Amino acid sequence: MGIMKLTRKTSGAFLVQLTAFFLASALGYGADVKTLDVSGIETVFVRVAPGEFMMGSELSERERDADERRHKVRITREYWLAEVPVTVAAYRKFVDATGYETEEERASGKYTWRNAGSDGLDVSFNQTETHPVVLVSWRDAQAYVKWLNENYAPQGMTFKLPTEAQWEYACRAGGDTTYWWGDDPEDGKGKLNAADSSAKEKYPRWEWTTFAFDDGVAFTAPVGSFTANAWGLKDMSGNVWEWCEDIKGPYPTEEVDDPTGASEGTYRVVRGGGWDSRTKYCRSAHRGGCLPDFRYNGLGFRVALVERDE
Ligand SMILES: [Ca+2]
Ligand SMILES: [Ca+2]
Repeated sequence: MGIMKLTRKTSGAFLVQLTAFFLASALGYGADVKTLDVSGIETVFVRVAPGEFMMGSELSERERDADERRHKVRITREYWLAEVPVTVAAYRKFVDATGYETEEERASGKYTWRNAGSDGLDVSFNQTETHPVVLVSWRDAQAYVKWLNENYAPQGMTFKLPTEAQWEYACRAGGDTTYWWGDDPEDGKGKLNAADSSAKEKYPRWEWTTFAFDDGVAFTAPVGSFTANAWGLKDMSGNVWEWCEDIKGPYPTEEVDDPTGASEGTYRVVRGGGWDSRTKYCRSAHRGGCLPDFRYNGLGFRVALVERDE
């Protein structure tokens, strides 16, 4: 089976290539990872085992929204989720190889993924090669995924954006609390880059409840700068919102296997909250939705790898 050949466990160190070993060790938890070379960039994917979880939020959850109806979801197939969001460097490889222009570039926007900035402050903020790519639409993300599939898909596997259920399951990582680290937003210090006191200094007019601590970063942070969740995934909450595959629709009323979202609708799901997000949006159950051509400086994506349907 193709998957097994590519699977590397930290416990099987004698078989593991040195680079992969260091990456896996850095993850801790004995995480089961696959390291793929994507156009010269080592990209780590974390194995997510099948299982079930309660998707959505309890009625008692602080700052919950009505569209988070709690229901049981079974994930029946394993998948691999990128440890971190797609970086500027990775997106640049795609653009250099294909000449692709993002929707923002075609619209002649002042700020694009190349020089992400804030219109409100009239500053371009520091986006190095290791920062998460932003100002990419759902279609821009899909163009990248298509290129990955044409060039880098392992035998029998396909790159995709995660479904909304795959995203939430992986964010919760076996937990059942408001945030992946617990119920108190203030325990998130060191675990996410969100709207904190650093960001509030830049945006003193923000009226919403920011995280009270200083996470040290006003805008985006290089990917993987903050602690991983229990399954070894980083930046799930905060840093950038992440596009999901699904069209946003109401949740089912009964338990469901491997949901893939609504069959029709206007908005694509975005998850996790970004550097400018307040506590409400960084909750594991929060559901954002954007038009597929929407882009802004706090929205990026990460990639999943699934077994191809025969
Ligand atoms: Ca921050
Ligand atoms: Ca995120």
